[in-house]
Amino acid sequence: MRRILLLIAAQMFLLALGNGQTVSLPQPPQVRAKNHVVSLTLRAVNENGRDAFAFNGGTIAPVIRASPGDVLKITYINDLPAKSSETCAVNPCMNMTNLHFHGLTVSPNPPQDDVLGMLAMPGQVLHYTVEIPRNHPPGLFWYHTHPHGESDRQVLDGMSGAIVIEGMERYAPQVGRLRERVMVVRGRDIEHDPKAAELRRVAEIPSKGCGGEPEAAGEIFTVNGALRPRDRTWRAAVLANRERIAGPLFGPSARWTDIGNRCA
Ligand SMILES: [Cu+2]
Repeated sequence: MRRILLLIAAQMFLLALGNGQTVSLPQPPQVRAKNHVVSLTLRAVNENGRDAFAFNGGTIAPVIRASPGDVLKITYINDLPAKSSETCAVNPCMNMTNLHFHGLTVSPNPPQDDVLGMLAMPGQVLHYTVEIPRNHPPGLFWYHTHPHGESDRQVLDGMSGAIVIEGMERYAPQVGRLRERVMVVRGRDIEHDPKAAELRRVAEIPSKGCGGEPEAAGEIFTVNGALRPRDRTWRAAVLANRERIAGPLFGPSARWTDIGNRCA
Protein backbone atom coordinates (compact mmCIF):
# COMPACT_ATOMS: atom_id res chain seq x y z
CA MET A 1 0.00 0.00 0.00
CA ARG A 2 1.25 3.44 -0.95
CA ARG A 3 0.73 5.05 2.45
CA ILE A 4 2.74 2.42 4.24
CA LEU A 5 5.69 2.98 1.93
CA LEU A 6 5.63 6.68 2.76
CA LEU A 7 6.85 5.77 6.24
CA ILE A 8 10.38 5.34 4.93
CA ALA A 9 11.47 8.97 5.13
CA ALA A 10 14.44 8.91 7.46
CA GLN A 11 16.24 6.41 9.59
CA MET A 12 16.76 6.55 13.32
CA PHE A 13 17.08 4.41 16.39
CA LEU A 14 14.41 4.82 18.98
CA LEU A 15 14.65 4.13 22.67
CA ALA A 16 11.16 4.54 24.04
CA LEU A 17 11.11 4.78 27.82
CA GLY A 18 8.17 3.92 29.98
CA ASN A 19 6.92 6.92 31.90
CA GLY A 20 4.02 5.63 33.94
CA GLN A 21 1.36 6.18 31.28
CA THR A 22 -1.55 3.82 31.52
CA VAL A 23 -1.69 2.62 27.90
CA SER A 24 0.44 -0.50 27.64
CA LEU A 25 1.33 -2.28 24.44
CA PRO A 26 -1.38 -4.83 23.68
CA GLN A 27 -0.50 -8.12 22.01
CA PRO A 28 -2.62 -9.25 19.07
CA PRO A 29 -3.97 -12.81 19.12
CA GLN A 30 -1.80 -15.32 17.28
CA VAL A 31 -2.85 -18.34 15.22
CA ARG A 32 -0.38 -21.20 14.80
CA ALA A 33 -0.31 -24.35 12.71
CA LYS A 34 -1.63 -27.68 13.91
CA ASN A 35 -0.35 -30.58 11.82
CA HIS A 36 1.02 -28.05 9.31
CA VAL A 37 -2.37 -26.36 8.81
CA VAL A 38 -3.17 -22.87 10.10
CA SER A 39 -6.98 -22.70 10.33
CA LEU A 40 -8.92 -19.59 11.14
CA THR A 41 -12.17 -17.80 10.45
CA LEU A 42 -12.11 -14.07 9.83
CA ARG A 43 -15.14 -11.86 9.41
CA ALA A 44 -15.32 -8.45 7.77
CA VAL A 45 -17.48 -6.20 9.97
CA ASN A 46 -18.28 -2.55 10.40
CA GLU A 47 -17.78 -1.39 13.96
CA ASN A 48 -18.76 2.15 14.94
CA GLY A 49 -18.54 3.29 11.34
CA ARG A 50 -15.15 1.67 10.61
CA ASP A 51 -14.45 -1.55 8.74
CA ALA A 52 -12.52 -4.17 10.71
CA PHE A 53 -11.56 -7.84 10.85
CA ALA A 54 -13.48 -9.70 13.55
CA PHE A 55 -11.73 -12.71 15.08
CA ASN A 56 -12.54 -14.80 18.15
CA GLY A 57 -15.01 -12.31 19.59
CA GLY A 58 -12.79 -9.24 19.15
CA THR A 59 -11.78 -6.87 16.38
CA ILE A 60 -8.01 -7.15 16.67
CA ALA A 61 -6.63 -8.88 13.58
CA PRO A 62 -4.66 -12.00 14.51
CA VAL A 63 -0.99 -12.59 13.71
CA ILE A 64 -0.84 -15.61 11.40
CA ARG A 65 2.22 -17.77 12.15
CA ALA A 66 3.24 -20.45 9.68
CA SER A 67 6.31 -22.37 8.61
CA PRO A 68 7.49 -23.13 5.09
CA GLY A 69 5.43 -26.07 3.82
CA ASP A 70 2.36 -25.17 5.90
CA VAL A 71 -1.11 -24.46 4.50
CA LEU A 72 -3.32 -21.50 5.48
CA LYS A 73 -6.98 -22.44 5.56
CA ILE A 74 -8.97 -19.27 6.01
CA THR A 75 -12.73 -18.90 5.94
CA TYR A 76 -13.43 -15.24 5.22
CA ILE A 77 -17.02 -14.11 5.84
CA ASN A 78 -18.22 -10.76 4.54
CA ASP A 79 -20.51 -9.44 7.27
CA LEU A 80 -20.23 -5.84 6.10
CA PRO A 81 -23.58 -4.07 5.71
CA ALA A 82 -25.12 -4.22 2.23
CA LYS A 83 -25.23 -0.43 2.20
CA SER A 84 -22.06 1.42 3.09
CA SER A 85 -21.91 4.71 4.95
CA GLU A 86 -18.30 5.27 3.86
CA THR A 87 -16.60 6.94 0.91
CA CYS A 88 -14.60 4.97 -1.67
CA ALA A 89 -12.48 5.81 -4.70
CA VAL A 90 -15.45 4.80 -6.87
CA ASN A 91 -18.67 5.68 -5.10
CA PRO A 92 -20.81 4.30 -3.69
CA CYS A 93 -18.76 1.71 -1.76
CA MET A 94 -20.16 -1.74 -2.52
CA ASN A 95 -18.60 -3.26 0.60
CA MET A 96 -17.07 -6.09 -1.40
CA THR A 97 -13.94 -7.58 0.12
CA ASN A 98 -11.24 -10.24 -0.18
CA LEU A 99 -7.76 -11.03 1.15
CA HIS A 100 -4.28 -10.41 -0.20
CA PHE A 101 -1.20 -12.05 1.32
CA HIS A 102 1.35 -9.30 0.84
CA GLY A 103 4.88 -10.46 0.14
CA LEU A 104 4.19 -14.19 0.25
CA THR A 105 5.53 -16.11 -2.71
CA VAL A 106 2.35 -18.08 -3.33
CA SER A 107 0.06 -18.85 -6.25
CA PRO A 108 -2.16 -16.02 -7.60
CA ASN A 109 -4.80 -18.55 -8.64
CA PRO A 110 -7.92 -19.40 -6.62
CA PRO A 111 -8.25 -20.49 -3.86
CA GLN A 112 -4.93 -18.80 -3.06
CA ASP A 113 -3.78 -15.17 -3.46
CA ASP A 114 -6.28 -14.22 -6.18
CA VAL A 115 -7.31 -10.59 -5.68
CA LEU A 116 -9.06 -10.29 -9.04
CA GLY A 117 -11.39 -13.29 -9.20
CA MET A 118 -12.06 -13.92 -5.52
CA LEU A 119 -14.45 -11.26 -4.26
CA ALA A 120 -17.17 -11.53 -1.63
CA MET A 121 -20.16 -9.22 -1.62
CA PRO A 122 -21.93 -8.65 1.73
CA GLY A 123 -23.30 -11.99 2.94
CA GLN A 124 -20.88 -14.08 0.88
CA VAL A 125 -18.02 -16.30 2.07
CA LEU A 126 -14.56 -16.99 0.61
CA HIS A 127 -12.55 -20.12 1.33
CA TYR A 128 -8.78 -19.69 1.04
CA THR A 129 -6.30 -22.57 0.90
CA VAL A 130 -2.86 -21.00 0.58
CA GLU A 131 0.14 -23.30 0.24
CA ILE A 132 3.37 -21.84 1.63
CA PRO A 133 6.20 -23.36 -0.46
CA ARG A 134 8.74 -25.49 1.40
CA ASN A 135 11.53 -23.13 0.29
CA HIS A 136 9.67 -19.94 1.30
CA PRO A 137 11.96 -17.40 3.01
CA PRO A 138 11.23 -16.61 6.66
CA GLY A 139 10.20 -13.12 7.71
CA LEU A 140 7.43 -10.71 8.53
CA PHE A 141 4.70 -10.23 5.93
CA TRP A 142 1.14 -8.91 6.10
CA TYR A 143 -2.37 -9.53 4.87
CA HIS A 144 -4.95 -6.95 3.96
CA THR A 145 -8.08 -6.59 1.90
CA HIS A 146 -7.64 -5.89 -1.81
CA PRO A 147 -10.94 -5.16 -3.63
CA HIS A 148 -10.02 -2.57 -6.24
CA GLY A 149 -11.62 0.81 -5.54
CA GLU A 150 -12.37 -0.08 -1.93
CA SER A 151 -9.13 -1.40 -0.46
CA ASP A 152 -7.77 2.04 0.46
CA ARG A 153 -10.83 2.72 2.61
CA GLN A 154 -10.82 -0.74 4.20
CA VAL A 155 -7.08 -0.80 4.94
CA LEU A 156 -7.09 2.72 6.38
CA ASP A 157 -9.94 1.60 8.62
CA GLY A 158 -7.59 -1.11 9.96
CA MET A 159 -8.26 -4.24 7.89
CA SER A 160 -4.73 -5.63 8.00
CA GLY A 161 -2.68 -8.05 10.05
CA ALA A 162 0.78 -9.56 10.30
CA ILE A 163 2.02 -12.88 8.90
CA VAL A 164 5.16 -14.44 10.39
CA ILE A 165 6.91 -17.13 8.39
CA GLU A 166 9.04 -18.93 10.95
CA GLY A 167 12.69 -19.91 10.60
CA MET A 168 14.62 -16.64 10.86
CA GLU A 169 16.97 -18.22 13.42
CA ARG A 170 18.26 -20.55 10.69
CA TYR A 171 19.68 -17.49 8.94
CA ALA A 172 20.53 -15.43 12.02
CA PRO A 173 21.07 -17.80 14.98
CA GLN A 174 21.49 -14.89 17.41
CA VAL A 175 17.81 -13.91 17.09
CA GLY A 176 16.75 -17.34 18.30
CA ARG A 177 17.59 -16.35 21.87
CA LEU A 178 15.69 -13.05 21.78
CA ARG A 179 12.21 -12.52 23.13
CA GLU A 180 9.95 -11.51 20.28
CA ARG A 181 7.15 -8.96 20.25
CA VAL A 182 5.14 -8.28 17.12
CA MET A 183 4.41 -4.59 16.64
CA VAL A 184 1.91 -3.73 13.93
CA VAL A 185 2.11 -0.04 13.09
CA ARG A 186 -0.99 1.24 11.35
CA GLY A 187 -1.89 4.53 9.79
CA ARG A 188 -5.54 5.17 10.60
CA ASP A 189 -7.65 7.75 8.81
CA ILE A 190 -9.60 9.83 11.34
CA GLU A 191 -10.97 12.45 8.99
CA HIS A 192 -14.54 11.18 9.41
CA ASP A 193 -14.11 9.65 12.85
CA PRO A 194 -16.64 10.99 15.38
CA LYS A 195 -13.87 10.85 18.01
CA ALA A 196 -11.41 12.73 15.76
CA ALA A 197 -10.98 15.73 18.08
CA GLU A 198 -10.17 13.53 21.07
CA LEU A 199 -7.81 11.32 19.03
CA ARG A 200 -6.01 14.36 17.62
CA ARG A 201 -5.52 15.74 21.12
CA VAL A 202 -3.85 12.52 22.25
CA ALA A 203 -1.86 11.90 19.07
CA GLU A 204 -0.79 15.26 17.76
CA ILE A 205 2.75 16.49 18.31
CA PRO A 206 3.60 19.92 16.88
CA SER A 207 5.95 19.58 13.95
CA LYS A 208 9.18 21.47 14.63
CA GLY A 209 11.66 20.19 12.11
CA CYS A 210 12.27 20.31 8.40
CA GLY A 211 10.67 23.73 7.98
CA GLY A 212 7.23 22.27 8.53
CA GLU A 213 4.32 23.94 10.25
CA PRO A 214 2.12 22.18 12.77
CA GLU A 215 -0.41 20.12 10.88
CA ALA A 216 -3.92 18.97 11.75
CA ALA A 217 -3.51 15.20 11.70
CA GLY A 218 -5.93 13.52 9.30
CA GLU A 219 -4.24 10.25 10.09
CA ILE A 220 -3.00 8.82 13.37
CA PHE A 221 -0.59 5.97 13.96
CA THR A 222 -1.25 3.10 16.32
CA VAL A 223 0.86 0.17 17.57
CA ASN A 224 -1.15 -3.04 17.84
CA GLY A 225 -4.26 -0.86 17.78
CA ALA A 226 -3.18 1.30 20.75
CA LEU A 227 -2.43 5.00 20.57
CA ARG A 228 0.87 5.95 22.22
CA PRO A 229 1.50 2.74 24.20
CA ARG A 230 4.23 3.14 26.83
CA ASP A 231 4.86 0.56 29.46
CA ARG A 232 8.50 -0.44 29.36
CA THR A 233 11.80 0.12 27.64
CA TRP A 234 11.93 -0.84 24.00
CA ARG A 235 14.81 -0.61 21.63
CA ALA A 236 13.71 -0.52 18.02
CA ALA A 237 14.93 0.65 14.65
CA VAL A 238 12.35 2.99 13.18
CA LEU A 239 12.47 3.94 9.52
CA ALA A 240 10.36 7.03 9.75
CA ASN A 241 10.05 10.75 10.05
CA ARG A 242 10.22 11.43 13.78
CA GLU A 243 7.54 14.08 14.09
CA ARG A 244 5.10 12.58 11.68
CA ILE A 245 5.38 8.91 12.55
CA ALA A 246 7.66 7.85 15.38
CA GLY A 247 6.82 10.71 17.77
CA PRO A 248 3.07 10.09 17.63
CA LEU A 249 3.70 6.39 18.22
CA PHE A 250 5.85 6.56 21.29
CA GLY A 251 5.30 10.04 22.67
CA PRO A 252 7.47 13.01 23.51
CA SER A 253 9.35 11.17 26.30
CA ALA A 254 11.08 8.81 23.86
CA ARG A 255 14.85 9.31 23.62
CA TRP A 256 16.33 9.36 20.17
CA THR A 257 19.59 8.83 18.36
CA ASP A 258 19.36 9.72 14.70
CA ILE A 259 21.56 7.71 12.38
CA GLY A 260 20.13 9.05 9.15
CA ASN A 261 19.31 12.20 7.31
CA ARG A 262 16.29 13.71 9.01
CA CYS A 263 15.16 15.95 6.19
CA ALA A 264 15.96 13.66 3.28
CU1 LIG B 1 -0.31 -5.14 -0.22
